[in-house]
Amino acid sequence: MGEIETGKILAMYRDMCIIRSFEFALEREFKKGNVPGMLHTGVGQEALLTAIAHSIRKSDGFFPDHRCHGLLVLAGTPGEKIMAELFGKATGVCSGKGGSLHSADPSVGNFGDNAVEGSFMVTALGVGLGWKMQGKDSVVAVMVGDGTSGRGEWHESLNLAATWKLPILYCCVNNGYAISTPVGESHATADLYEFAKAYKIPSVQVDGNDLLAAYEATQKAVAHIRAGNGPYFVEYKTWRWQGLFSGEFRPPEEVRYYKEEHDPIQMTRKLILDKNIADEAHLTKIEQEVNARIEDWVNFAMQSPLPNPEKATANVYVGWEVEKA
Ligand SMILES: Cc1ncc(C[n+]2csc(CCOP(=O)(O)OP(=O)(O)O)c2C)c(N)n1
Ligand SMILES: [Mg+2]
Repeated sequence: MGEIETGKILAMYRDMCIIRSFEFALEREFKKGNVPGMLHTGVGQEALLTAIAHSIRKSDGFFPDHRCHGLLVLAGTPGEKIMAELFGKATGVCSGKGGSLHSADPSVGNFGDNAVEGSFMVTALGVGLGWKMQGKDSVVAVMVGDGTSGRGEWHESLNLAATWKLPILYCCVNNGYAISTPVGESHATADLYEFAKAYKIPSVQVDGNDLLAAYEATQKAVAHIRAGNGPYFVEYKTWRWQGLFSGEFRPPEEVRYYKEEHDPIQMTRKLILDKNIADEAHLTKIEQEVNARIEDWVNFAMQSPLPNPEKATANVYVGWEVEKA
C-alpha cells in the first residue's frame, strides 16, 4: 500500500462511490426521458478517474471526455449543478446549454469537453504553452480514449508537447473498445503507451481498475510534469460497463469478469476490508450517505426550471448576445 494514508484511501473510496451512484442515477433518469441527448457513462472507470482527481490541484486544469461526469463533480463544481446541467436545466453549471459533452467550469480548471473526439488534445497545447510562458507549475490533464488515440490530433499533440516540453498529462483510458471495435483492430498495438515512446514522452501502462496502482502512477506522472520535465503519458487499462449506445456486444465471459471479479468498486472495498482500514458497517454507511446525496442532486435537477428561451443566445459566445432580428 506504500505511503498512502488510510484516510486518503477512504476518501477516494467515497469519491468512487459518488461517481458510480451519479452515473447509475443518470442511467435511470435517462431511461425515463429526463436526460436529453445521448448519455455515455464512466461506470467501471471510477478508480482511474478518482486517482486523477486526487492528483491534480485546483490551479491545474483538465479536459474531460464523454465518460468523465465523475471528474466534473470531483473537481469541485457543486454536484447538483452538474446533475442539473445534464438534465438541461437553467440551474446547471452552463445554464443547461452545455449538457454532457460541453460542460465547462474554468473556476475549477474544467476546460470542457468537445463532441469532436480528440480535438481538445490540440487545444490543450495552448493551455500548456500559456502556463509554461507564465512560469506556472500547473499541469493540464487530457482525457483520451483508446479509439480517439487513432486520431491525427493525438499524434500532433504528443509531438508538439514533447518538442516544447509542455506540462501535459495524457490520460489514455484504454477500455478496450471504440464503440464496438476492439483496440487491437484499430491500432498496430493494443498497448497504446508504446506509441508515446516514439515521441520521447515517458509513458506507463497501469491497471486502471486498481485504485492504488492508478493513483501511484498518476502521482509520479504529475510530479514529473510539475518539476518542468515536460509531458507524461499514462495508459489506464480498464473496461466500461456501458456500450456507446445500448446493447451488449462483448463476450459473456469478459462481461462477467469485469463486473464480478475486476470491478474497481469491489476491488477497493475488498482492499479496505482486507487491510482493516474500515469495517463493513462503515463502508455501507459511506455508500448510503453517497446515494442519498445523489438523490438530492437528482431532485434539485428535476425541480429546476428549463432555460428561458429568451436567453438562448446569451453566453454562447463570451460577452456577446445575438440580437433579435
Ligand atoms: C471525430 C469524431 N469521430 C467520431 C465520433 C463519434 N464517437 C463518439 S465516441 C466514439 C468512440 C470513442 O471511443 P474511445 O475513444 O475508445 O472512447 P470510449 O467511448 O470507449 O470511452 C466515437 C467514434 C466523434 N464524437 N468524433
Ligand atoms: Mg474506448
